[in-house]
Amino acid sequence: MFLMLLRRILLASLLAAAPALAEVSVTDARVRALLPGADKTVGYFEITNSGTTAISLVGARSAAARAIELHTTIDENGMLRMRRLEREAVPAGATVRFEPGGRHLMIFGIETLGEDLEIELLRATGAPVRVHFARIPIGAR
Ligand SMILES: [Cu+2]
Repeated sequence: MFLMLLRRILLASLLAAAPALAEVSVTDARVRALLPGADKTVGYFEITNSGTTAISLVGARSAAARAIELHTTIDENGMLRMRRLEREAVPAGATVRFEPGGRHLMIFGIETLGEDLEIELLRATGAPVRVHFARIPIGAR
């Protein structure tokens, strides 16, 4: 009994001491091509927190865009509206999806959009997470 407890404590302290390198991973990052004449678009991705503490996304930025906001989509009496999110929590062990009809990145002030767009996802604590968003056709999800 005591040994089991001791082992558990040792394991817990090992986990706590482990470097937090690979705790956040982003997959399926994509940005929608610009409509003719438009300078804003949306970005989607999945973020997985394999660490042991929650992380909090508080924004995003890109050298190729004037501003990027975290948005969500809400249904107000059948009208879909976008609302800005100040932050989005990703609990330990969880995956949060930014996807069509839900959360998304709102990307403003793009001059040209190439094959991909490099975006840094900003966390409340910790280094920015640098992600390559691949351009997808206007009608794609
Ligand atoms: Cu939006």
